[in-house]
Amino acid sequence: MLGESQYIEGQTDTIYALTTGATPSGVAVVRLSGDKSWQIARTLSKNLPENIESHRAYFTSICDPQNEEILDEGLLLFFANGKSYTGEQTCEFQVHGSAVVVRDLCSALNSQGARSALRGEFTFRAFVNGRIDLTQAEAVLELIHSESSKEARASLNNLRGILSKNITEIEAELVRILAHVEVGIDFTEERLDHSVESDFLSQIEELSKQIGTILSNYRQSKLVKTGLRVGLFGAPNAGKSSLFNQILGRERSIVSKDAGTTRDYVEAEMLFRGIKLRLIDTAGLHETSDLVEAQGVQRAQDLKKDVDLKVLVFDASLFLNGSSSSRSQINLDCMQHENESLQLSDWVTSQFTQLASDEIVVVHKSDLLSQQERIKILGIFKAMSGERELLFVSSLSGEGVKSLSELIAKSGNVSLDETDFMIQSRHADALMQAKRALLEAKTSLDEGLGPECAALDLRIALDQIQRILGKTFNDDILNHVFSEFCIGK
Ligand SMILES: Nc1nc2c(ncn2[C@@H]2O[C@H](COP(=O)(O)OP(=O)(O)O)[C@@H](O)[C@H]2O)c(=O)[nH]1
Ligand SMILES: [Mg+2]
Repeated sequence: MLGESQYIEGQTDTIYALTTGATPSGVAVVRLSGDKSWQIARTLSKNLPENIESHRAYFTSICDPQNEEILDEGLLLFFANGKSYTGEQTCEFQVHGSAVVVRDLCSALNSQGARSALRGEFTFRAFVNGRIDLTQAEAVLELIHSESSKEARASLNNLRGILSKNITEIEAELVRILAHVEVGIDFTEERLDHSVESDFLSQIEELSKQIGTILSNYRQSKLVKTGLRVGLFGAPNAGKSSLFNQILGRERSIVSKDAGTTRDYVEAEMLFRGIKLRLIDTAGLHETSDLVEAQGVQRAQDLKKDVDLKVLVFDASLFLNGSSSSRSQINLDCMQHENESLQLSDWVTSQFTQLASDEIVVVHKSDLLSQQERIKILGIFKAMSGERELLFVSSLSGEGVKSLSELIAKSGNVSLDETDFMIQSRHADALMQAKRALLEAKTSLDEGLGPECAALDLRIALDQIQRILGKTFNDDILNHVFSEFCIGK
């Protein structure tokens, strides 16, 4: 665990770290940041001018200052105090991406009084030097680790300060209201004037609404970060595993003509239209005496409550009389001829009529159906489920697989757009606590408990809002934010 003390105590040290990925690589960048970075860098570099300019690259031979041995040739980039990522004087060495060169360069820097940086220490310095606030520091980490375009863009928005701007506006409004309420405490012995009080009430309400709007991004942020969980459910042999593989574009789940092949669920990640999808293939939902399979079925049932979207897969041959090979006539008028295949019709009927908004219906193995049969199925489906969409899909021919992915992405409603930002659980917790405190302040004013009580709650709300920005912080917050960083960022 990293502590505040570790960062703060070593705050005046000049620190270095490899900031690029694993060696060997084309180029490796070693960053050196702190008061002494130029003084140290020049002891290693040959032929540099006396006065170097900020934001310029200089070609140089890099030597071990102890024995003058040349370690490599490369570029030295110089950033003046106040003009770098960390806000401190910074030098960056761009050298050949060799593990040996990097090791020798780092040990030369060490011999000149610099020390190896802690995890996220460059970003921490950017934070304490006021280059970025805490949400922006978090955004750096989020951007580096983003796994989908949506996540990367939204994190970049945080880094560019869009979330900070929203939070800072709330902070400013809170400070303003608090100042007025506190003036009320100082200057009146009596209770606040009624009209002033109702002004405060409406301002607090407005602020609560603003916080609510920011919080509404939380669900979207979670979906973008963890991915949309989509389960494929249906009877054994409906072709769930085949469809799962088709959507993924690889053979991940075992396909077999024998029912009950998929016993446990299989989960795999994929990207579609910049969205992360977590696709889950499940065991067929049916009664079984096989104990292992029964557990799989139970897990599939449990998963139904735990996914963001359910794809209900129906075997097209269900709609054909008898087996899938008998295609003479469709048993679509099942509601009228219930005796012919009573169990099946009841089941299909109940599924189609009780569709929830997070369920997508697929008639699979559509290669088995004629045009006429499709029209009839559509007719029945419409009659039972209204305006819902029905997809004909075949893993064999590939029909409808793309449309299904499109519908999944659309139904998931992962719609962060250009102006949206990511809300992490730390932000959401603080926003919820701030909202609760505002409600308390409102109750205090409503019930005539006086401005002192309201001011107390407004202070709690303000503290929570300032925690988001990092204006107040403690070891826990720093640990939470910076311990997940890698060394070199
Ligand atoms: N005609 C046809 N058969 C399919 C299709 N998809 C799967 N099958 C067959 O249906 C059987 C069951 O497939 P599987 O994916 O294991 O079904 P699951 O039990 O629902 O996972 C296998 O024999 C597959 O070859 C399809 O699109 N068309
Ligand atoms: Mg299967």
